[in-house]
Amino acid sequence: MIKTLNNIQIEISKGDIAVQPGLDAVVNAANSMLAPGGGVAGAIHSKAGPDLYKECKDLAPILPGEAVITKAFGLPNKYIIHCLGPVYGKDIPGDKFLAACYQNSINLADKHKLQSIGFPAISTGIFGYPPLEAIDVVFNTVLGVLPRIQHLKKIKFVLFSDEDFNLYKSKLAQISPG
Ligand code: AR6
Repeated sequence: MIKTLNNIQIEISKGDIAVQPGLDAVVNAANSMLAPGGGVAGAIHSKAGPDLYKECKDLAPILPGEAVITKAFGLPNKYIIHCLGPVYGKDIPGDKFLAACYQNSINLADKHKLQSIGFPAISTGIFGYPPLEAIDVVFNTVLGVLPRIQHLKKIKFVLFSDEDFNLYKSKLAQISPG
């Protein structure tokens, strides 16, 4: 499902964020040390290969809401943007940290003049953020930054579960191009 808002394509898809050819950057739902872990970080590091962690070590640690950029190594993209989402109930206020993740990742991509970026559902796995709460933060944040974007032409959400995929689709369906 694709909708164009402020001349930027918003796409909702189901799949693996580590296998997204055609995107300049994908976002990693990282840990503070930017180390290989489970979930998204596990998939990205195992596909990218060990050179990714070598580059990551110099950039770690990062704080909740912060985003840093590396090369993509074995991934079919130019860059990986690593972002630390909030742990639900611990990094408070969670909505501010989660919004910062999406905002900082988009700003970083735009600063590097990238045309496309892919996001997983940051913090909604091991970090425990309820998907329904997260999705409101994600859409409010992303729609809010669209008017300030200079280079990005596409923002793709790559969801892992049918449930998340359907939630995102119905959320995007409710939004009118204005
Ligand atoms: N592609 C897309 N989405 C995925 C994938 C994948 N390959 N794998 C899982 N998801 P999580 P977090 C979904 O736990 O909550 C790591 O160990 C998943 O179903 O990856 O931010 C790090 O090292 C969920 O909806 O990220 C950190 O310690 C969403 O992506 C910690 O987990 C996020 O799940 C970060 O936790």
